[in-house]
Amino acid sequence: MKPSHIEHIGIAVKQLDEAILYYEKLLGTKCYAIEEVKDQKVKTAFFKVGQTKIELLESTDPEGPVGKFIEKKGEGIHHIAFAVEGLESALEEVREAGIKLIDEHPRMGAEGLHIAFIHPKSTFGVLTELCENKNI
Ligand code: CMX
Repeated sequence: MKPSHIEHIGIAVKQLDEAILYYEKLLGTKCYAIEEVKDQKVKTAFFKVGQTKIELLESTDPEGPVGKFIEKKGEGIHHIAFAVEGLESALEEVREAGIKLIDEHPRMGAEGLHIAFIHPKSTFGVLTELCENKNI
């Protein structure tokens, strides 16, 4: 597996609206998409920074992954996502290397990407996402 780039960095925030205003100023660009990902219990907002995106994540349920993260650690960087080609075979490589997967198989994430997470206990504390855009 050789990721082509950092697809996005996920940042957990308490209030999407406030965080959007801050990032619009910081990056000098408008938030280009807001999307709720119901099965992940989050509302997301996206910015482009070159080839990489910033994904702001507001929890829609205190028991969801971002709700629990904020409760425990506060706001901040939640995950890093690498773009790969051939997500299924990338996951097979990860599995064979003895690294713990959260998602054994790809599932649909925000922006129609196929995604899978690797457990932070296997990645030196960084929740890691692999994603593939099959529309390019
Ligand atoms: N980064 C680093 N460590 C994290 C973490 C994160 N984002 N989230 C949880 N952890 C750590 C916890 O601190 C805890 O560590 P300790 O045992 O040392 O205290 C450990 O992982 C277990 O955490 P937990 O609070 O008990 O939470 P769960 O086990 O219920 O879930 C995780 C943790 C990572 C498996 C779960 O959050 C998950 O499945 N995440 C993947 C899906 C996701 O994050 N979706 C939101 C984004 C969706 C999107 O981008 O569209």
